[in-house]
Amino acid sequence: HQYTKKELVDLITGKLRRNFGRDVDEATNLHMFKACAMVLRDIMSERQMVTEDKIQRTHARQVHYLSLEFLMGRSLMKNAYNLGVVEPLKEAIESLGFSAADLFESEPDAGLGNGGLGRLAACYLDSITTLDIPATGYSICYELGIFKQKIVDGQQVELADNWLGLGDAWLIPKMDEIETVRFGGKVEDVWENGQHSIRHTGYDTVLAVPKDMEIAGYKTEHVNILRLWDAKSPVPVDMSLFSQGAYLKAVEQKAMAESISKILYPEDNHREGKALRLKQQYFFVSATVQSIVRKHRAEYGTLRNFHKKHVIQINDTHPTLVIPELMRILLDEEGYGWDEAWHIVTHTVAYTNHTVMAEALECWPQDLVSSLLPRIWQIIIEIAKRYQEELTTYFRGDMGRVEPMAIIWGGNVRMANLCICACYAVNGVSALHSDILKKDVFHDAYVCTPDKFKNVTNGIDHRRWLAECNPELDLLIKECCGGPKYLLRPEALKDLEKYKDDASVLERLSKIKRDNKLAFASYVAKESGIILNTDAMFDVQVKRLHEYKRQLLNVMHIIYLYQNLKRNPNFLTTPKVYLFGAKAAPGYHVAKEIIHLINSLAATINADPVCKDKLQVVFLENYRVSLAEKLMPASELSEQISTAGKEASGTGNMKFMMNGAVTIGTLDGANVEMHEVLGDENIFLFGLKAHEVTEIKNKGYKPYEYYMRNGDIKAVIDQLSKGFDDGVSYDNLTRMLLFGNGSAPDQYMLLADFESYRAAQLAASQTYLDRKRWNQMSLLNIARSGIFAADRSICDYARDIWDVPVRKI
Ligand code: DL6
Repeated sequence: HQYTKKELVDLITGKLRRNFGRDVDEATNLHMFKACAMVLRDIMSERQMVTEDKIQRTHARQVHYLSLEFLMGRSLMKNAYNLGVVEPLKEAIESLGFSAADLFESEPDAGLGNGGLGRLAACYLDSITTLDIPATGYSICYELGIFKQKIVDGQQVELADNWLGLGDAWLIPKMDEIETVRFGGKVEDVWENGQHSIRHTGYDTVLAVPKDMEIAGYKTEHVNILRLWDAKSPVPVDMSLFSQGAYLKAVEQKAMAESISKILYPEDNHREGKALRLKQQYFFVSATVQSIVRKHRAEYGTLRNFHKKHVIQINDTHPTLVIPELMRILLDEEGYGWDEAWHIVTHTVAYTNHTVMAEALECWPQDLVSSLLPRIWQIIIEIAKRYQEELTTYFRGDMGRVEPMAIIWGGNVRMANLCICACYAVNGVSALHSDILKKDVFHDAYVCTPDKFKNVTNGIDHRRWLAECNPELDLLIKECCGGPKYLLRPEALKDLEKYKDDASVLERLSKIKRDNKLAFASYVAKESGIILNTDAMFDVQVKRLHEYKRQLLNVMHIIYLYQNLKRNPNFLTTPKVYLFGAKAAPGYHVAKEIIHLINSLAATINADPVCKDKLQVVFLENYRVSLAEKLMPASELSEQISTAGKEASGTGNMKFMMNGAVTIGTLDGANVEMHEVLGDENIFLFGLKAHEVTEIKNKGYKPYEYYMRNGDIKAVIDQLSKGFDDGVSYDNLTRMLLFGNGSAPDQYMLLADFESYRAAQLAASQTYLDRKRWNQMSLLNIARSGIFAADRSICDYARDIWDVPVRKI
């Protein structure tokens, strides 16, 4: 059914009256937004029921995507787009006397994630649904998403992100599908009439209430669900305590239970060993497994075929506890023996690894696990014991090889090892990363079970990240690449390549970029009062702030430019605007210092007349999905400059590429595959390769020698210690660059890459002066970005890991 403007007007006014008791003329923007959301939600709900019926009828295999993060961003435009009602919806809104643009803009981002890992999950839901795969996403309904960032006196300040006020318009509570999750208590073996069972007593119960978000696919009636679990206490207040006058204690249990879904942990690529985080993990995993099992049992009456009908994909190790939880249900509740239960579990769960950095690999103190989850702990012990026996036999007692693979060691539970042991597939997220897993991080596991190890290179939702956010480029592509077919067949972007020497197409492309820069600049002016120089190249680094991502290398180079500009006002032939956007984890001091540094430097440069119209530095506050959607179309140079071997894939790199920005980057993560399709001519590569980083590290990296030998480096470092106009010194950062953390030299090797980064920056600036060449590079980047569409990634998962069919397109 194609909804018309008239139908939508009727539906919206109906919602306003029935849900808010308002006529249109009494409705605020807020009412109007909610009414629109509810109308689309209703359409999706109807279709979701049909989808569910079909899955039941056909007994199709289902995918369950478990992730502690889904960085959804805004949904109104997305849903309208996928449902094919953008135009009639806009018209309906306008005809009711509201500005459609303002309404779309008023939606808060659903920030239920930190960065790449969470945004990837969101992009994948879109593609999975578009490809008609029966699937459900599961996570936590955090009351507070990723914090809002304010910059005060150059420094990050965090504000709570209470998104549910408006965002809950998308959620449907399913009170009849509540699950209960148990924490703590004591477990005992009980033998009765020769029957063994487990008795769990003295535990606390938390209710898991599903809040379902409908996910519409593009040009399909298929609708999936993202199930967000909300933690509730089973008791409103403990009335017995209350009546004794112990008021605080009476509400304590409720507050404790509900704290589980209070807030998203704001650490990206870093583990947080807090008890509450482990509670979050078990809470969402247990509710999810119980819910899948309950439906399966109702349908098939047995769990014997469970693994044939379900695949559980876990997004990093955060949902690892599905493994012992599914074992627990099969053993304790369904009465299976160990071997049969293990067979089912190990044919159901698949694991995606997203990082090789030691500080992000999860391990939990066994004391915490055993006290919080006593039965789960017993099961983990048994899994660990059997695995260790197997490994000891395999490696003939060589404990040097067994120990690193052990699941429990030194008082800790190592989640990645548990995943590798129990999952039938383990994949990395780019070719290089998957290779590093096999050769290095999990080498011995790879030797034992080579067939488990796969690669699925990440991808992005190209409908959101190109078509929706860059409508003029979308139009050009439709003209050049055979109409809208690229929306379902991203490889069709390739057809753009035919126009690489077509002056009028190149001119169009250049105008689109220029218009997008102007639009972005006017947004920035409105939000912050800063006037961007739109005649300059927009050189952009936006991503979480992390030492390995090397925002500091970018800063060092800007300092170098500034110093030279001061000596020679004609030094810069290509004017540049350096744009940064990044949130730092609130407890990550070095990251926060780097944000402060960017702002100190920006203040100095932007106030210095010598930089006028030549060099500008801007830190964009509160970088988030909806800001990225405005920025990607306006970007020209994409900074992807991590230390080789550290960035598992990157996905921002793909968003820039698809919008025609050219990359300056290292051969890291998916940059390697970008380089493969682009060739040396269409990307600015620099820096050490991953194996060279390892070699230098093994030989002993000596940053001080770079400092002594290279005058540019010395000048930059000295300036860093001195600081800028605001008088703040960044001595701490210079010490890290030169001497590391005290025990090891700087593992990110900024000084080793500085010189080649400088040269690559120069090459980019010079190329930019040749407009035709630059536009051609930009066009080729777009044309060859099709393989980085999430649709391709999901087809890979469906074929290589999930064994499920996808829609024929
Ligand atoms: O796979 C998505 C994304 C990659 O693109 C990034 O390169 C990688 O850093 C990120 N990994 C994490 C790891 N988090 N944990 N735990 O966020 O995944």
